[in-house]
Amino acid sequence: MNRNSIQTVLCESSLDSTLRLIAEKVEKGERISNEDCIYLYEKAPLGYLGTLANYIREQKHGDNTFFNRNFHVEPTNVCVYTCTFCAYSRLIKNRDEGWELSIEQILDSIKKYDGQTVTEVHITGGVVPKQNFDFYTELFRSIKKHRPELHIKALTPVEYHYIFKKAKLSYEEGMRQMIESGLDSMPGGGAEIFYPEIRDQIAGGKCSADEWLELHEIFHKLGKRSNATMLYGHIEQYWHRVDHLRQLRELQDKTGGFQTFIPLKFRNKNNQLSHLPEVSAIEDLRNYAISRIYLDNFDHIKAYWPMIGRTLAQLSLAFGVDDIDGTIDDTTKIYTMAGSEEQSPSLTTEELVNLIKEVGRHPIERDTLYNVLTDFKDYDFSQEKKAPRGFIELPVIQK
Ligand code: V47
Ligand code: SF4
Repeated sequence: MNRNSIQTVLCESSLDSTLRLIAEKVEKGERISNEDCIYLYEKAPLGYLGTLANYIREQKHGDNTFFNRNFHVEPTNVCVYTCTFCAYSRLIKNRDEGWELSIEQILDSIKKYDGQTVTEVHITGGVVPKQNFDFYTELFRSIKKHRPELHIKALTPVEYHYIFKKAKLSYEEGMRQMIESGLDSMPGGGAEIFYPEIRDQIAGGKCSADEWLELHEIFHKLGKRSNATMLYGHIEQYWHRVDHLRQLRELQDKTGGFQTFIPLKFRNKNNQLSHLPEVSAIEDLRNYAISRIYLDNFDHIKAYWPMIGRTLAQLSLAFGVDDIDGTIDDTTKIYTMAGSEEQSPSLTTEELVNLIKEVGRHPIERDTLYNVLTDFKDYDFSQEKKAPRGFIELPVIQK
């Protein structure tokens, strides 16, 4: 079915020779080059990109569309750094305007989910000296003691770099001890844009691109999985995005440890870059599609619905995206403070499932590591409490 759709693109007489060659590479399952990727950003029409990205998405996953049942914990919004895009953080000198949770407070917020079928807690926030190595290792141990099966996806290289430096630990030793304390995987944040001149302007002082990549590499070598992000649509140019994607693709070739790539659209409310306009929904869809086409060694592309809103998340499923994160339960403030569409991001599982079905896709609840927990194709929500929980096998996708 979708091989024909690439043929339709190739039959377009107006298609230029470079776009034709790129479409042929995609059809043959060949990797596109960095130059191809820049060309796609500069020249490719939306319909062409959607066809190619959807072809790859359906080769990998058919109509399957993944989500999980998760919630976020943001231990603090006070931060020693001053990223210019950040609407969320408060400087240490203004810490009375922010929050700094204790281990007990965090555990209380986790205990609110006792008895609920959430599978993941996503922990990230600002960087403060008090929330140090001992704080997080104790926190992870306490969470596992209370609820051993809850997957802890926590902190980014920004936090780990700061914490390990203060604790005088090597990255490897620090990571090893975090894992021993209960850390299961690492979210994709803190990547922003790797290119130094852009990174210095938007995220100066925090870990460098090389440090971000090294921490992920070490984590993968210790047998763990992580995600990757790219903050786009601010002062960067297309070639900075390609440079960023290139570095992710290269590391993935080395370790295979990334699960998901999550493009994050810059939102411009209440931050130092508020004078910059936000990019359009068309640019968002083009960016999802190009990421899907270029990152041939990433299994999943995720649209983070609290940031772009439900409708665009639905549309993205035709532009290479196969994952729309989770139920969230209104537990993150990072985007709401920066002006995202969703001011109280929370969806019931049934709402999330219906969003996916409305655009003709097949909803699958996964755990953090993409084990399939529930196939919602013909699911009866009145049976929710009786449904067995455990990994299930999906039918093999016909290529
Ligand atoms: O690194 C902060 C971004 C990231 C703004 O791994 C902003 O599953 C846009 O990484 N406009 C943190 N973006 C969040 C993150 C994430 C989110 C969801 C899922 C996963 C995952 C990871 O948020 C930061 C930064 O790039 N961010 N401020 C803003 N104004
Ligand atoms: Fe701090 Fe993260 Fe905000 Fe940067 S993006 S100021 S590191 S909370």
